[in-house]
Amino acid sequence: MLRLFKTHDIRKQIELTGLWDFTPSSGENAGHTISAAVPGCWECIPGFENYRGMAEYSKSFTGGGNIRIVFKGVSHTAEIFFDEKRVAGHYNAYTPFDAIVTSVPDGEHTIRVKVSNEHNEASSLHVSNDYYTYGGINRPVAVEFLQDVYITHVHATPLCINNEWSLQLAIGIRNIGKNNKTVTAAVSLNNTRHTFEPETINAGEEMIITGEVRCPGVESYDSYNPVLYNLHTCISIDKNNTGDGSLCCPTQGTVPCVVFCDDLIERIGFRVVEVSGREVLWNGKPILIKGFNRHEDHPDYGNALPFQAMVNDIKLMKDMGANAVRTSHYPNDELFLDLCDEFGLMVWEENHSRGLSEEQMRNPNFRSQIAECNREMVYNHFNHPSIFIWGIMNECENSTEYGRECYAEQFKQIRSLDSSRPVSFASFKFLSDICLDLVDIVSYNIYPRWYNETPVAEYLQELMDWVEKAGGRGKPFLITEIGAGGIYGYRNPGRRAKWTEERHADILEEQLNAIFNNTNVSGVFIWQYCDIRVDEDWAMRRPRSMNNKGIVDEYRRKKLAYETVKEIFAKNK
Ligand code: ADA
Repeated sequence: MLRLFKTHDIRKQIELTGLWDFTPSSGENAGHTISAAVPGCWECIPGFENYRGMAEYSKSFTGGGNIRIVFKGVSHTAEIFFDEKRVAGHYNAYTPFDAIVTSVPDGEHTIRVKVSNEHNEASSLHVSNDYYTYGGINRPVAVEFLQDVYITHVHATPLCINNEWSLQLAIGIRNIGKNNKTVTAAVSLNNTRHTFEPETINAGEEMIITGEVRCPGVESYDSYNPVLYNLHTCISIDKNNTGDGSLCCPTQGTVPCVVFCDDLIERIGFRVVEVSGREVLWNGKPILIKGFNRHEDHPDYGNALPFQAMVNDIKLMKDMGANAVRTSHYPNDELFLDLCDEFGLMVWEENHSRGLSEEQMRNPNFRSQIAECNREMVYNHFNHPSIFIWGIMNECENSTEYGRECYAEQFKQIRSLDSSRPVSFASFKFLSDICLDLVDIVSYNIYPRWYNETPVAEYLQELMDWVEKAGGRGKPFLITEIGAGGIYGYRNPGRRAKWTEERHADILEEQLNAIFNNTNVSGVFIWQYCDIRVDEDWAMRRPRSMNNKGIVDEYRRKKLAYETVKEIFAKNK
């Protein structure tokens, strides 16, 4: 399943979920082909639990014409071959990409994907870290059959003026044929239809049609009432006479009309997120964020969580009273974002990077790899109403001139791609951060009572006083991480021993109460939702080779802190 809703009525799309041929390149099974699940991680194949290296996946399908192969995620470096010809390359496990092959003869064709999860100099974001870099085709793959002119994307920004909703639209259309074409785009939503003026699109080019469309009678979207609407965009070409698609746009009902050659359905919600003084406003009302940091991780599935596991995660977070989730530390699977849209869970989505030093940020590939990650994240996830903050570079170097240059460059990029959401980053530099003036929301990861013994309320106040003088004056302030370690089943009624469930619960209690008692804090994301596997080099700092700060363990078994969090979240509205 690619999404929670159908994205095309006209464009033909087939999913390549299933068994693919899998051939590792090194180790005792080198060159030996077995079958493997896609989506899936090779660490979940018996015998490959610790495989780090390269492998090939391949799969055949039948079809012809203009073919678009969509990868929702390959972990972490991919080279794509279509009938043995290289057609695309991609870096970064957590963002989608595609490959287009034109005028393919009808018949059977093979997609071959070379995948690597190696940590090497070429990889600036996937480095040995406090979470595990898995290998494999970790998210769904689909094949789409395109006409010569197709819709690349539709970005919809909700606007509310005098209590009336409208959408600012940007519709991307690309011509992969050999002739110039005249294109007409039409959008429909909630029984309202709008047709744009025809435009000429030259062979080989992409154009963006923009415009504002009124949406009378729609309901607004928020956590309590997450109302979603399908926005259906269709295009016809050359005065409606050359498309090979369906006979009429399905959203126009049974009325015979133009011949549409392509369509794209996006799902949207009507909400505006703003920052005003110290508050984050959702449709004009201040929000209190009660959230979790969540890694895509599970012992049985690696970072390729199946749908039901995602649903369960959301249900457990909501059961504890959460209204938000932070996709630490990378863009998430779109299915998960679709679920957040449906469940009304507000999302801080962040780019991929954790704890990079200046030296690591000076890797020659860093700036281009992270820029591409930002672009793909915003481009692909633009329409999710649940996403309310774009975050970048968790705990990277932000106390040096070079670090500041990187933060400034990325905020500029993200704001140019989407000016409708506030931006932030999770800092950990108390007394030395020089980037707080760059953000809309100041956010800090703090661990008083875990990594230091300062009472939490005191630590928090000192930090907030310093933030006021360090560029963050008057801005909303969020705690993006707070937590402690607790090993499931390790109990000690004395409640003092670190790593016990009791101490874990007690520390969280003090931390959360201090945060909610401070009226200048806009909310918290607890570190973290569940225990996760970490990379080999981290094992000495992490018992069981896991980051054990989850409120549930890796199998989602509740620790004592579960009830503590639930109680405190319930008290604070
Ligand atoms: C950091 C970091 C997390 C995790 C956490 C911890 O703040 O952002 O990824 O490593 O600390 O458990 O110490």
